[in-house]
Amino acid sequence: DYSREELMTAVSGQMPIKRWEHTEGVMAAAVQLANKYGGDPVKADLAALLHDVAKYWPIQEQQAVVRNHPLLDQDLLNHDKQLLHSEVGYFVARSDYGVSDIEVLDAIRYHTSGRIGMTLMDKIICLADYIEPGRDFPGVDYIREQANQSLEEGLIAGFDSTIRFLLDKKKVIYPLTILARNDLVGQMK
Ligand code: DGI
Ligand code: FE
Ligand code: FE
Ligand code: FE
Repeated sequence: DYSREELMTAVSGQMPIKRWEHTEGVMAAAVQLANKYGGDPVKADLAALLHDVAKYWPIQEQQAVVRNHPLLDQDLLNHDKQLLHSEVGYFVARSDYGVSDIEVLDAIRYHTSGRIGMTLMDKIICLADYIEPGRDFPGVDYIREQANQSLEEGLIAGFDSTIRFLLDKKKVIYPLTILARNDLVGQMK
């Protein structure tokens, strides 16, 4: 088993310093959100630590992991390459780092796309990823404000900003992101 210190060393060695600083920011934000909204801060810390572990792996390696494991979502191979790292991160957390907690594993797996029926831990990690202190993109302060109201309002603001960004760039929108966003809107009433 890996200690938290050993995991931090292993993960930080797989990414540039900027991305590691982002990871530390997501860990802090995720623990805060867990404490505010009744999640488990220890699980939030672990999921945040591992969420982007595969982000800087060569794309060919990320594709190979998905291709070689039929239980992973093969449909991701047909979409934006940015969507692969969360699925690969899920696999790596389980196989290489021995994580077995399904809440932690699913939060890593769905931190980019979201999904229908996001769990409390899914919401915490996905939202922490948007609002960690080092993030600076147009609209991030609005997402932070909404995150103070509820996890759902924060995430809707986050997904809306991603969808808007993809529309402006004339990019394909991964359908699960739309479904995740609509599902959260449905939870508002
Ligand atoms: O890994 P991070 O940069 O911390 O953040 P992330 O895992 O949320 O990845 C977001 C990237 O994924 C961002 O550059 C936009 C890109 N992306 C491409 N298509 C989609 C998408 N993100 C979502 N949520 N949905 C898409 O359809
Ligand atoms: Fe990510
Ligand atoms: Fe995200
Ligand atoms: Fe991230």
